[in-house]
Amino acid sequence: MKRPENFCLMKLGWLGLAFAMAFGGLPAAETRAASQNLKTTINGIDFEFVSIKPGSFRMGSRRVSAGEKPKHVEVSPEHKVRISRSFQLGKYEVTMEQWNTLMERNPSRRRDKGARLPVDSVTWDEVQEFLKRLNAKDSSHVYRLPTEAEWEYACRAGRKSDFLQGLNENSWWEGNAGNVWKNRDQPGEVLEGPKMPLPVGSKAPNAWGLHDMQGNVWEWVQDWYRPYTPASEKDPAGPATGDGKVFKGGSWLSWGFSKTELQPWYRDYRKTAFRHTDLGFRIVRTAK
Ligand SMILES: [Ca+2]
Repeated sequence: MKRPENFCLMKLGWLGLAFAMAFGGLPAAETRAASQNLKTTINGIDFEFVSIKPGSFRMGSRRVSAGEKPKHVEVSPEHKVRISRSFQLGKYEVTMEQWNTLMERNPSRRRDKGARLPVDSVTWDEVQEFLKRLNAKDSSHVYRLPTEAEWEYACRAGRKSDFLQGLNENSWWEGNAGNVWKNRDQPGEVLEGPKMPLPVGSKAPNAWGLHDMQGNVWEWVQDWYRPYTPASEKDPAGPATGDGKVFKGGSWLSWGFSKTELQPWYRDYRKTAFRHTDLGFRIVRTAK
C-alpha cells in the first residue's frame, strides 16, 4: 500500500505544482490526498483520524479537594510526560455504524437511536475483538486504543488550564444531555436534556480538531490503572497487568457543580468485562 501511495503523491505533486502555477493557490490535489490519508474506509463506513504531533505536557492534577475523585483512584501528583512519537487519534468516538460494520452484536443501550451515536456499553474485552477485526481489514496500519498519556495529551491539546473554552460549546454532559438538572450556578433554573448521548461531532472540537474528548461517552484507554509518581516519563503505557483498565473524559451523565469528571486528569478504572451505558471508546491508527 505504501508504494502506490508514494507514487500517487509524486504524481500529484507535479500536478499540484502545475495547478498552483496556473491558479496561484494551494495545490488542491495535494490537499485532498493529505485529508484522504487520515481516513480508513471499511465496508463504506469512514473512520476519520487527526494527526497528533509529539510534545510534552503535565499529566495528572496538581491538587484535588476531597470528593473530586473516586476514593480508589489517585490523580496526583502532576508530572511531566513526553510523547515522543506522532500518532493518529480518532476524530470522534467510535460510532454505532462503525461498530456494526465489524461486529455481529451491538450491546449499546441506544443501538436503535442513530448510526452516528457513540457506541456504549462495550467492555474493554469486546473493544479488543473490534480492534482485531479492524486490523484484519487493513494491511497498512495498526489500530489500538490510545494510552492514557496519549489520550490526556490530546484532550488537553496544548492548554494548561483544564477546561475547554466553553463547556456547553464543546461537551455533552449532564447539564445539557442528562436528566433533569438543577443549575446550582443559577438557582431556579432547571434544565432537561435528551437523557442520552448525542451524535458524535455535534459539539465544537478542541484546539487539535478532536470532538467529544470531554463528555458524551467515557472512553476506554489501553492502560491498566496505576497510581502516579512525580517522576518525568516518556511514552508511559501503564503496568504490565493490574486490577482494571482506565477510562477517561466523563460523559453525558457526568454531573456537576465542579464538573470534575470531565477534567482531562480525571480517571477511573474497572475490570475488562465491565460495561456501562455511558462508556465507549475511540481508537488510534499508526502506520505499519
Ligand atoms: Ca468522550
